[in-house]
Amino acid sequence: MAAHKSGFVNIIGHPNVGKSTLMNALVGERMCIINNKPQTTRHRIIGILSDDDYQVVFSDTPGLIEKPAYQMQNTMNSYAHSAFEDSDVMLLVIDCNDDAPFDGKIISKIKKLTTPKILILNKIDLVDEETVKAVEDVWVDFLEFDSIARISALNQDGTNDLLNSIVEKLPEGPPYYPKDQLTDRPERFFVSEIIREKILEQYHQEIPYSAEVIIDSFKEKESKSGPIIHIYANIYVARKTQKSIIIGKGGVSIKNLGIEARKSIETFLDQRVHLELYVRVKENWRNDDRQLKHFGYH
Ligand SMILES: Nc1nc2c(ncn2[C@@H]2O[C@H](COP(=O)(O)OP(=O)(O)OP(=O)(O)O)[C@@H](O)[C@H]2O)c(=O)[nH]1
Ligand SMILES: [Mg+2]
Repeated sequence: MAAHKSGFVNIIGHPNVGKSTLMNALVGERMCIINNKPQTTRHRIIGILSDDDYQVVFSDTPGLIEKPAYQMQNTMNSYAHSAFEDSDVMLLVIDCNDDAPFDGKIISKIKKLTTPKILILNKIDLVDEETVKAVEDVWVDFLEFDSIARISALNQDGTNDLLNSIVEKLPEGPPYYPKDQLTDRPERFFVSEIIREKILEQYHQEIPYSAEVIIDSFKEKESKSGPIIHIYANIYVARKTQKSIIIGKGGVSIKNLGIEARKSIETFLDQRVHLELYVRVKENWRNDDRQLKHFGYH
């Protein structure tokens, strides 16, 4: 019998290239939130894929930002950079449709990596073969990769081959987590992320970037028609004017947000949910270290 393999496989890349879509495709669960606005992911989130003879601990990370504009972006960047410290296999994701260069600091970090690295050319469904080849040529010209994968994370095209190539590169070792564990974060984290995903979908400009969602309470209660989960969530914004935008005229916007978020949370938890949303103002929280810690940015 082949020896058991296990390791940390970290996903890095610019914002919006499809890192979270790829992580969900590889893990086979809708775990990370996805949106067409950049900087959707704010934390390092692990997704565990186990089989009889291997365990892959994937890490999705926030997109690498060249010039952080506020403290929260600094912290997000530090999560992305932490992926360089513990990877057994590194996945560098590129958007073939919108290829942008990295700054020199990141390139030299990638060069210094001693663990196997895979160049992932994503969104091949949007471009022709020649464009993919041209993007690939640019990257392999100045960085060495152990393998290259052309994929569409969205269509799950090429993701099985990619998984085989990842498992091949894993070191031998026992599993890090119980084989039935999917992540290390509690359900309430994913619930807050689902609410944030709906905020990203329904609001624009600076609103999604100024909002943070914290679950205040999460309790299962009995009702006449069976158990129901009662969730109370606070949406924090950075200014008073943003609070009125989230609420909308006559409360219409927040009502819609609540309906859409509840439906998604019910699907995620596979249980009935009662959701209450409250909007609170924490002036300039994205630059406030104490507040950031309180929101889980360490
Ligand atoms: N056409 C196409 N779109 C894709 C593909 N992969 C991801 N997308 C889209 O690209 C957008 C960004 O996807 P995400 O997975 O959120 O990207 P990300 O790299 O995690 O973004 P950040 O968390 O903001 O850094 C979404 O609209 C996805 O649906 C793909 O293979 N093809
Ligand atoms: Mg993401």
